[in-house]
Amino acid sequence: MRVPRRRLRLARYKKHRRQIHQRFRQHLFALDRLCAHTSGPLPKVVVLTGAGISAESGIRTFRASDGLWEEHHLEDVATPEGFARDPQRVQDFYNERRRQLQQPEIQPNPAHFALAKLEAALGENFLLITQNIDDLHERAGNHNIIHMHGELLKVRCCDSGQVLNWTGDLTVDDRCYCCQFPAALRPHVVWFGEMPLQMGDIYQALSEADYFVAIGTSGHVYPAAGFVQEAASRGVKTVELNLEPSQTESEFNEKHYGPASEVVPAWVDGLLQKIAYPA
Ligand code: BJW
Repeated sequence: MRVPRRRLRLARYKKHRRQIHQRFRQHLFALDRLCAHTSGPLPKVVVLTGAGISAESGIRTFRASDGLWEEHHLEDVATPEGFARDPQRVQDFYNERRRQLQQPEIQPNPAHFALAKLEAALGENFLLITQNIDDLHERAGNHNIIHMHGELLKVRCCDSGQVLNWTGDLTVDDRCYCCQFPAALRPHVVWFGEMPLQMGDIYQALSEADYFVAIGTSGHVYPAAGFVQEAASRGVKTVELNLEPSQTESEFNEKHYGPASEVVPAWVDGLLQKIAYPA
């Protein structure tokens, strides 16, 4: 029997109550500190996250030796051609990941919470672009998010493009009834050869940013891998936070290597210090 999502969320809240309240106090503290000390305008920060930020939450990355592409051919499960050939195989791939995402042990980690704290402090000057299709940033408390490669807990009508929330398994027999004729549904994700979402908003934000920070992404997949060059060409300060140097490591001005749960909170605290107490 399936446990209702609301009950799962309540159980999670009860289990992690102290941690959640502590994070909330941290947000308020970050805001207070900034309000009290900041005299100049707040910097505009654009953050790009990849699979590495969710690795310590128990979600597999793609290109590691134990990554998803070791077990699945990306041509089969992450291309429109693969979906046309064998939709059931693709649905199975995403159904399994959708189920896993909703397991109680999958929770945001300190790196996700640090970005929520940064957004709480910077407000509209903060934009989070994520390549991840999980919802861990939302659960940590971020709001200003672009999911450029889509979202696992949503599906899309193959005819109209209408997007629906979806927490259960998706089958090849499920239909969307938004149009005159029932239509097939597909995962709301961006596959190779498809245009990532909200690219206009992303390039606009990159052109206006003071900082561009890439976290836990290998730099293999475009257009996301090209954002650092785009930002650098406009004089934006660029920062890489990763377990190890990415493909595009040489493009970044500042780099910190280690697990996201350590390097991200440290970098965020350093930035908040710099804003609150400028040299
Ligand atoms: C940690 C950590 C810890 C681990 N702490 N860090 C030739 C040249 C240039 C471009 C192309 C080309 N041929 C084709 C293209 C374009 C193509 C592309 O880039 N291909 C490359 C493979 C070459 N791109 C596209 O097709 C994109 N669309 C596009 O370009 O549109 C324009 C266009 C349209 C039409 C026609 C022509 C052009 C779409 C890309 C879609 C990507 N989709 C996927 C799957 C869907 C979502 C899903 O199923 O989840 O998105 S692929 C997969 O890769 C997923 C990810 O979002 C994406 C990026 O992966 P990511 O996040 O970087 O993960 P990993 O595993 O690679 O790296 C993990 C990192 O974490 C590592 O660096 C670790 O060190 C680190 N890490 N543990 C900190 N604890």
